[in-house]
Amino acid sequence: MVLIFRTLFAVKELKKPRSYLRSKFIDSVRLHVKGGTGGTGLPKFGGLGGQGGCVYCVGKEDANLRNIMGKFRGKTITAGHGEDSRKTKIVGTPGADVKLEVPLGITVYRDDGKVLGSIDKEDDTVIIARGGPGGTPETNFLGHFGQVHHIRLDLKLIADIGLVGFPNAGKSSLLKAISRAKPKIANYPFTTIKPNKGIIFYEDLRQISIADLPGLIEGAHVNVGLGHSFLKHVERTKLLLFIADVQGFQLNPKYPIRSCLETILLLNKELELYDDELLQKPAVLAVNKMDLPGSEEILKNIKEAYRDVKTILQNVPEDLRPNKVIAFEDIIGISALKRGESIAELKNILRKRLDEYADENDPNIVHPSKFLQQTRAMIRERGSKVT
Ligand SMILES: Nc1nc2c(ncn2[C@@H]2O[C@H](COP(=O)(O)OP(=O)(O)OP(=O)(O)O)[C@@H](O)[C@H]2O)c(=O)[nH]1
Ligand SMILES: [Mg+2]
Repeated sequence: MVLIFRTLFAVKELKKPRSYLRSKFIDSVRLHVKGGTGGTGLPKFGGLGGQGGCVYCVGKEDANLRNIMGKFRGKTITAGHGEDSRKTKIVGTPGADVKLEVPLGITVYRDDGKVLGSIDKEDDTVIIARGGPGGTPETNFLGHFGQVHHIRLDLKLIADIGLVGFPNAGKSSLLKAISRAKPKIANYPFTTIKPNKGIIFYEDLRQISIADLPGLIEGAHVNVGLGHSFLKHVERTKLLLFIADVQGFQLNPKYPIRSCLETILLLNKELELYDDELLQKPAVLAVNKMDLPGSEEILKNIKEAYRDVKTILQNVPEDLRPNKVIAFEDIIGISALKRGESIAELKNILRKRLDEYADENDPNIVHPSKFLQQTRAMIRERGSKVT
C-alpha cells in the first residue's frame, strides 16, 4: 500500500512543471552558442572548404524568452559545419545558420560583459557566434572552429511610457482605464508581479505604449519588496508617469505611514539610487483616487510644494530627501476608478509631452536655446567673438 502511494506521489511530482517554467516572468536568459566549423579544402585541386554557419538573433514581436529557455536550456546551440571540398565539388557548401527569434528590447551580452548588440525593431539582427572560415591555401586548407560563447539575452521592455508608483497606488487600474489591457487589480500591495504592457489608442489612430510595473517601496535599493529588479524596464521608456495614492501608503503596521507627498519623494529617491540618469527623463505626476474625500486639499498642497522645490526639501525628514527633486512637467489629479474627464485629460497630456520629447530628440529640428549655442560655437570656430 505504502509503495503504491509512494509511486503515485512520485508520478505526480514528475508531472509538475520545472521550477524555471513555473516562474512568472523571464527577462534574462543565458545560452551556450557555437558557430559551425569551416570545411577542409582540397590541396590537390586548390579546393576551398565551406564557411561554418553563424548563430544569430533576429527580433520578432511575438517571440518570448520563456520559449527560448524551454527549448535551449542546458543545450548548446550549434550552427551547421561547412562542407569539405571534394573532387566533384571544389568549393564546399557553407554550413547552415541558426536563427534564434527573440522579443524586441533584447540586449545581447557576452560572458565577459561585452555588448554584442541590441534588438529594438522587428527583424533587427545580431550575430552571436560566427562560423569558422573554410580551409584555403593560406590556412593550409584547414577549416577553423567557429566562435563559442556563453551569452546572456537581457530583456528591457520597450514602451513609450513607464508607470512608476508605490504598491496599491492604482497603476494597474490606470492601465486598465487608459488602454485595453486587462491587468489584475486588487486592494493589497504587490498585486502586479510582472510588467504588463498596454496601448493607448487615440481617435486619430495614434498609438502610445505604456508599461505597468510592480510597485516600488522605500528601501527597494536594498531589495525591500520586489526591489529594483523591474526598474530596468523603465530605462527604455521615453516618459515616466508617476502615480501616487492621494491617501499615502503604509506597507504594514510595522512600517511608517507615508503621506502622498512623501511617497512621491521616496519614489524620486529610489529612482535616483537605481540610476540618476532616469531623472533626466520627462516625468508627469498623476495623483490618483481623487474621488476620495479630502483629496482636493492634498493635491493643492502638492502642487504648491512643487512650485518651490527648495522648501519641499526643508520640510521633509532627511531620510526621505532625494539629492535632486524631479521637476514634473505636469501634476494632475485623476481617478482611475471613476475615470471621467481626468483620464481624458491625462491622455492628452501624455501625448503632448511625448510629442515634445520627439521634437527635442529630432536632429532636424533646432530649438531656440540650441540654435543660440550652435551659432556661438560656429562664430567662435571662425575666430570672431560674440558677447
Ligand atoms: N477609490 C479609488 N480606488 C482606486 C482608484 N484606483 C485604484 N483604486 C483601488 O486601489 C486598489 C489598488 O489598485 P491597483 O490598480 O491594483 O494598484 P497597483 O498600483 O497596480 O498595485 P500593485 O500592483 O500592488 O503595485 C484597488 O482596490 C483599486 O480598486 C481610484 O481612483 N479611486
Ligand atoms: Mg498593479
